Amino acid sequence: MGTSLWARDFKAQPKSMDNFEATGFRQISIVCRMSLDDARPGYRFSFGPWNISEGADPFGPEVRQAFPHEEKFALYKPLGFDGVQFHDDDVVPHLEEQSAAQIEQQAARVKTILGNQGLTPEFVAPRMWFDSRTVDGGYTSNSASDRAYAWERTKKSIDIARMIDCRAIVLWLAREGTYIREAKDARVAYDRLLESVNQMLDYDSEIEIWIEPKPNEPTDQAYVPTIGHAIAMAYASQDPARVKGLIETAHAQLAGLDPSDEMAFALAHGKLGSVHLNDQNGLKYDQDKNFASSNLRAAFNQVRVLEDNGYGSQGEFVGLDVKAMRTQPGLPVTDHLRNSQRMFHHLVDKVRSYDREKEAAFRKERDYEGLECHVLEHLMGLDSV
Ligand code: XLS
Ligand code: MG
Repeated sequence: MGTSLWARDFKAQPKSMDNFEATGFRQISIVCRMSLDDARPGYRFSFGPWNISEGADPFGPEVRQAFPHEEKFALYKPLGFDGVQFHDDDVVPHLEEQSAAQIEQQAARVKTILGNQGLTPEFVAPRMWFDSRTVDGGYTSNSASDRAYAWERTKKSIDIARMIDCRAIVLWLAREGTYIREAKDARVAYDRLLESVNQMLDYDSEIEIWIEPKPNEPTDQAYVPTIGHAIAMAYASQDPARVKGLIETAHAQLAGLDPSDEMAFALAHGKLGSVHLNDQNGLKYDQDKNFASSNLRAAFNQVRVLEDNGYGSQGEFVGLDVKAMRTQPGLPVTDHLRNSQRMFHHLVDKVRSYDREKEAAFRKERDYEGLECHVLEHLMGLDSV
């Protein structure tokens, strides 16, 4: 993923439509045409610019030509997406090198682009984990100067969010954890995290903070590994109504938990700010696979819990956080976004056509063998046979 990539593309790529046409416009139009057929009213979808990537992984270089960053915004609507997820430096590349005036100018520029494209900024997240000062975390670092940097960066993120008319700040607490458990005092770390959340609430009385829990990667053990931890922090904060969670499917699975139950927990507390739907094939690195691609039944249950609880009716987005396969050719590569959204739509249909009366009968008899079969046959399209 990449701010640095974004920033570099932004500077290096020619902007003319001629070049755009030559490098991939035809492929984009094909993708867009297919997606319009799939688009349906009811849910609003979002993704972040980092979801259109150059395909690098820790074991090799980029495998695709960079797609000019600002041209990514033109892809959203045709693909059926209305919301843009941002890191602070997705809005203002090279953020640390920019003056206050330059930050304002660039944010205004992005705001205009969003307006022209009819897009909504869903959230802004401080991308602190790229900076050398956060090598051992920001808010929870043992170093006072690192913590001071984290706070300065956080304020900048909030300012940038407000400049583009966005009030949601996502905290993915990337390096707020440890590589070896003895490295930090966990009790102190939790106090510091809560203090940072309170400082943010104080700094801007209109923002909401959505904590995105993840149990590991890049650290060995993260301090806010589950939505339960995030919601406990919300209640402990000075303004619980303004602190919520963002649940990513793969992050819940990495914690060994069922994503739909995690979502249900947040929904029960009125604290599901957003979701990052994707998938994960077992306990390994954070894969960000296409939604429903590995765990179809778990995906059905996630869509069900969202649908049953009116998720989206308060303007919440169905966010995706999916990585394109490194092997996928094209420029830009967007099939993973289109296909994940498509699976979401299919699963909405599956949820709506699911026979709840039969389910109630199985539950009444406590015949879970029968219920399981009922679900599986429904997913396979065999229940009408
Ligand atoms: C990383 C996270 C990250 C957040 C946004 O694992 O999913 O991409 O969604 O900072
Ligand atoms: Mg995410």
